Amino acid sequence: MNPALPATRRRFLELAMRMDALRFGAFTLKSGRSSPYFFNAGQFNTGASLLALAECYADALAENGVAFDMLFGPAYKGIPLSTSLACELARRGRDLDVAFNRKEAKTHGEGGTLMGASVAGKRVLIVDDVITAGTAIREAISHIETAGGTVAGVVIALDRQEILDPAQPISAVDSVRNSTGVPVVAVATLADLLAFAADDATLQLHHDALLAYRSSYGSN
Ligand code: OMP
Repeated sequence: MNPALPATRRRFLELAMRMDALRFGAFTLKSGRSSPYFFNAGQFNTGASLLALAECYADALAENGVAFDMLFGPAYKGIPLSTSLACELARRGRDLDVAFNRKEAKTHGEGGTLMGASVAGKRVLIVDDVITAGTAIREAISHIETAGGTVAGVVIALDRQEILDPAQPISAVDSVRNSTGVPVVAVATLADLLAFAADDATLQLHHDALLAYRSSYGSN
């Protein structure tokens, strides 16, 4: 067992493997890149696995000391993730507001793009699944700022540690950090997945493909 892999990261990767949320093969990403692995947070599809995932997010946040007043889950996958994190934080003694966006604005009833608690005047933590190029997170930031909130941080399960542009070898996560000035906390990264795969007999098969992908698109 790789002693360098911290407990929360290992726990998350074991959970993701158990729920089949990490798959290996050939996948086309939103960015158009062909990746030898894919993280599908939709596989956390039971109460127990969502709770275990929320514990990983809560531990990663506690380890990183981010200050925030409420949670925001970008549609769609961020909605169950932020909701289960809100439940876990309440269980730990912090009962916080939570809000989400709709992909399509509602024109009847209460209307609008956001639902849940108001973000106006609040320090908002975005809870999402994965960052590749950072497009989804930038959209979430814009929803919150348009509604009068301040983004206080971002927490994701997996940082794929990819560069946007070979001419600027900076990861998408670092680019979000630099352009917004807010902390981005990842439960685990591609580097953690590589350390985990090096130890695991069933994953060693994919280790070389992960390394090759990192040498093409990785930030380190
Ligand atoms: P960016 O917007 O490029 O940061 O990509 C994040 C989004 O890509 C996620 O919200 C997913 O819709 C999708 N995605 C995954 O879910 N898992 C992956 O491993 C990779 C991607 C992706 O397409 O890059």
